[in-house]
Amino acid sequence: MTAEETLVLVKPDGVARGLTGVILARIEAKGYVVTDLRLVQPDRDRLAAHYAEHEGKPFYEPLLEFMMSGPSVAIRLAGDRVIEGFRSLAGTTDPTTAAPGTIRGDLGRDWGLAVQQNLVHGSDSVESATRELEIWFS
Ligand code: IDP
Ligand code: MG
Repeated sequence: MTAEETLVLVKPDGVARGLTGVILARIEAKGYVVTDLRLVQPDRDRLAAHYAEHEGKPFYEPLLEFMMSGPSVAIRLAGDRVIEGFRSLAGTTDPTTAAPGTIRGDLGRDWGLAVQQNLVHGSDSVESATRELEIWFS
């Protein structure tokens, strides 16, 4: 059986703050395997596909603007239960209350903006991972 895969993004805030290496170190220390990695400046179409589930929500436009504000590092990550495991490493969506010990809890904060800049994205299911890996690595 092939190992499960997920899409991780180091979002523009993580890249701009120089935290890509720190985030990758946490992922590698956990034991997951990076099988592909690229720096991507996404256009609106790619982001609209990636975030289709959030269209119409109040933070949708600010989210797309934020994600277009600079490059992200897209990472293909492999390992048993990596989808669940990376989301656990990342912490919950709101960086203010994300648990200490997580990427968002240790490295993120609220900046008073319409969208939470929370450093990383991780796919939330096998279906999302398949769809999102196609969007970022095709
Ligand atoms: P996730 O990244 O933890 O899976 P999602 O609900 O999929 O969270 O939301 C996608 C992204 O949209 C979040 O990572 C965050 O940047 C932003 N976001 C989600 N919910 C809110 C909100 O209530 N206010 C502001 N930004 C939000
Ligand atoms: Mg999500």
